[in-house]
Amino acid sequence: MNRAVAKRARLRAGLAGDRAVVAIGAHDALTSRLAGKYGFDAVWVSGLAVATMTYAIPDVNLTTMTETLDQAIRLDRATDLPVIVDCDNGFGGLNNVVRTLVEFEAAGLSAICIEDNLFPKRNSLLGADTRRELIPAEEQARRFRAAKQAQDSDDFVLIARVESLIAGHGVDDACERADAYVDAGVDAILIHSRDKTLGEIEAFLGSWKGLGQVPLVCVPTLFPTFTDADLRAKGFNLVILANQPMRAAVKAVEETLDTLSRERRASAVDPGIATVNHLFELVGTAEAIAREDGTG
Ligand code: SPV
Ligand code: MG
Repeated sequence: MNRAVAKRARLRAGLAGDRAVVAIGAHDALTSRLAGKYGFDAVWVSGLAVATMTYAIPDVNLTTMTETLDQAIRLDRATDLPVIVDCDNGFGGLNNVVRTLVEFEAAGLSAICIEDNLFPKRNSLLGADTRRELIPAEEQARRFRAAKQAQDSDDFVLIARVESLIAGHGVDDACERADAYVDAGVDAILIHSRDKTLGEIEAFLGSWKGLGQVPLVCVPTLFPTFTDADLRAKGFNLVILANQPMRAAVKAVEETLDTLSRERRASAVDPGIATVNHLFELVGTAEAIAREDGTG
């Protein structure tokens, strides 16, 4: 079976399964490779990570479709897991959303997620005082319908992300948007929220008549104490741990730089860092050399 087809089949089977698919945010190819080793089901290419870790710029719609696609392809090559890509708001208007789906599908990715924040969007974890505007629901549904019509395969997954709760538009608006997007043919709904108690999401789950029609997705960054099993019991089929490896990396690098800048000798950080041999092992260096030398 072709690699992309196998990955998409795996994702679709997971979304239809009894337990939640857990996707882990990867900010580089090695993290994407490691995700499989630790039993995650999928890799999330976070827009926040592409902006922060690859370009050191804010997550405010500055990264382009091709920059995101390049990063997604790198992460996809490094893993056998399905890769789900955060495509922000589709990088522009209706034709940009269509092109985004066409390009990411053709490149072999498993899924994309597109949100209904108006360009230029701002990261959804920024505080409640952040000014936000949403694309009108009908227009966003039109974009999704056009994108799904342009899809080549049956198996590529389009996740529609509803930002009503983040933007303060409330549960009724979230339900209307979710209905409109499902009607437009999307494959899954991501309901995003900053409410730490999960109260807002519970209210959505209690009101949305369309519940159960398509898989449901969440990003529990701000309600992090709920396990994937807890979230599955509430109705979620895909749980995205969007940014923990990147935050771990940033903390480790900052601490290492701080120690080195004070101690001025490399050994000062040795106890807390990976060995060079470990790096060699992780990417199959011995195997590559043996292949080249004809000794493997
Ligand atoms: C991302 O990882 O870029 C996301 C999730 O979009 S969040 O940062 O929670 O908006
Ligand atoms: Mg994002």
